[in-house]
Amino acid sequence: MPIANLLAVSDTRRADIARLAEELRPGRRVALSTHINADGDGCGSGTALARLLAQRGLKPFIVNPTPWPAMYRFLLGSDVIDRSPDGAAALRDADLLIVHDISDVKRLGGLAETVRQLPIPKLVIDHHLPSDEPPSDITLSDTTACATGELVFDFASVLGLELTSPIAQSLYAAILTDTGGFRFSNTTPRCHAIAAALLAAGVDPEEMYTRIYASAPVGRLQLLGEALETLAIDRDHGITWISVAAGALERHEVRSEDLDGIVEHARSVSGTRLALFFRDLGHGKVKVSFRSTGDVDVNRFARQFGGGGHAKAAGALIPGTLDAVRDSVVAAARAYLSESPQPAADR
Ligand SMILES: [Mn+2]
Repeated sequence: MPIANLLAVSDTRRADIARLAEELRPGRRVALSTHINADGDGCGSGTALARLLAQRGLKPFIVNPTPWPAMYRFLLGSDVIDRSPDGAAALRDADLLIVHDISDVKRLGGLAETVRQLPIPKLVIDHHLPSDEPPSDITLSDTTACATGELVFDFASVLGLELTSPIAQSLYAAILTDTGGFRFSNTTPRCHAIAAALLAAGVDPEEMYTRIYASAPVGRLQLLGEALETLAIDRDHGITWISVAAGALERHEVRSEDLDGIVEHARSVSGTRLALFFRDLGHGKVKVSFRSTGDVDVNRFARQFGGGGHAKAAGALIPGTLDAVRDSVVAAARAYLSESPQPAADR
């Protein structure tokens, strides 16, 4: 496709955006919710949407199931209202709900039950694989989008909204982080074209790099050092895994977002087809992140444990002790990879 056409919006997405726009009438109070432990895409698509909806005359506010991450505080600015601390009560003040970067209502954690019962229109903007329990059937959803931020960019362009500097920063943060800094397989020509448009709208890439990847508390590196000590490898199957014990965050005085990206160190080991990251939450549950290289579908694998996500990045919350969960997931991974064909030697 010629580069000049990359920003064109497909007919399917246009139709979905038109359907969403019917509900987005000026004056309406809109709650915006993303998944527990919001990442760069959850935060950036949220703060971009809030500002775009305000431009359209709506009254948006954020209601997330877990606190806004400190590292993305700069995206909120002073104009986006975060009512997450009010929890379900804030949702009940809304005329309309937009759930973004989620395909499964359970990803709303402590807000899920309220959302299921909320008697207001619900819209979804998302790029995950479909789940058994979508939050709504009014969706702008496309798994070929590199990030939810790509769909929000299209939303702005189809509705003729202005890409102000804070909106462009938010969308850049969303796309930068969901593509692993433009390195993962979801990095498309279109994703780079959108990034170019965002730079043209005033985003400073070095400032974004510094804010997102070079503002770590020292505890994050100390925790990483401790986590890397647990690195284990099954070379025969191409499985590499890293674990973090309960209480490690408290000991190093860091937060859960400081664990983002640790699994990439496991994936970076040569010959790895499946990388696993185990985090003992300390209350009888272990959070497991799954990443793959090549043709291994980790969404399908994560579903064995009640989780899901994308083909190359997924997660699950599994009851049990760290040792028991690790043993059973690694055993299941060996069986799963044994039934998948070996990748080409140069992958
Ligand atoms: Mn995403």
